Amino acid sequence: MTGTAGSGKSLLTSKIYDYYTQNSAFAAVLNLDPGVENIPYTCDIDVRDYVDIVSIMKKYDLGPNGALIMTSDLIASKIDEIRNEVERVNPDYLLVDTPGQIELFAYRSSGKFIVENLTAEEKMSIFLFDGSLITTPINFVSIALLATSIKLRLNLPTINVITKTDIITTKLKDIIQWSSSLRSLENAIAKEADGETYALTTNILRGLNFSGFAQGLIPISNVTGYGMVNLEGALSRILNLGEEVED
Ligand SMILES: Nc1nc2c(ncn2[C@@H]2O[C@H](COP(=O)(O)OP(=O)(O)O)[C@@H](O)[C@H]2O)c(=O)[nH]1
Ligand SMILES: [Mg+2]
Repeated sequence: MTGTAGSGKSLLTSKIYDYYTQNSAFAAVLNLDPGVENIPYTCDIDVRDYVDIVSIMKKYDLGPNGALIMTSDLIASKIDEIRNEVERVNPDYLLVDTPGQIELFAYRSSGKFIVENLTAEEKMSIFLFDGSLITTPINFVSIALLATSIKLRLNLPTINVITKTDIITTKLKDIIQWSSSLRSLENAIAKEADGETYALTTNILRGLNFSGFAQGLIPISNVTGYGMVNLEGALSRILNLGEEVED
């Protein structure tokens, strides 16, 4: 799971875990967030067993951000042990919940190293657009740019979802409208911005190949379960090459 802090990565992890478990597939969860306090699932493998952020803060006199940076590099150094644990559990699906602060995972070499070395099996990323953040067309494009940047960094096939659709009911209509065609998004941007901002935003859009990208956006709610069926279908098309999970 990738996405901005608070976009719903941990909650979605628990929902996908429940889905696989209910369909008799063997799923397990790896928590890669060393700073998380409460997680909405039971961890099979937990980096907090390997690194202790509070003692790192004390030992090296670091604030939370410095300690998080240090722990992400420390986690990479424990990759053999983590991989052994994954192999011991040996699930059909390993769900990997990444740190709240995605830049720690996506842009430091340790994150890419973990992606590459965790397992040789097929991998993919689910990028979460936080529904409560994409309230304007410019924010929408900004987060699409982040999604693209993270895809570029991790080099994984990616499914893009919009979370929290349960709390953005009216705005969701706008978002669906913006993503329906490049022209409609450009029109929405023109209403909000002009001059340099308009030129920059529309140039980014063209560079992102936005139309192809937007077609695959899946609106979901981790709270009501809305759209989960579509997400599960997209997951199985990529991971099982169209096979449904066994029941
Ligand atoms: N209403 C609503 N809240 C959500 C949804 N997904 C996550 N949340 C809430 O958003 C907050 C952040 O979610 P979390 O899973 O911890 O985000 P993370 O930082 O990306 O792991 C929590 O309070 C969740 O309960 C959703 O689809 N709808
Ligand atoms: Mg989280």
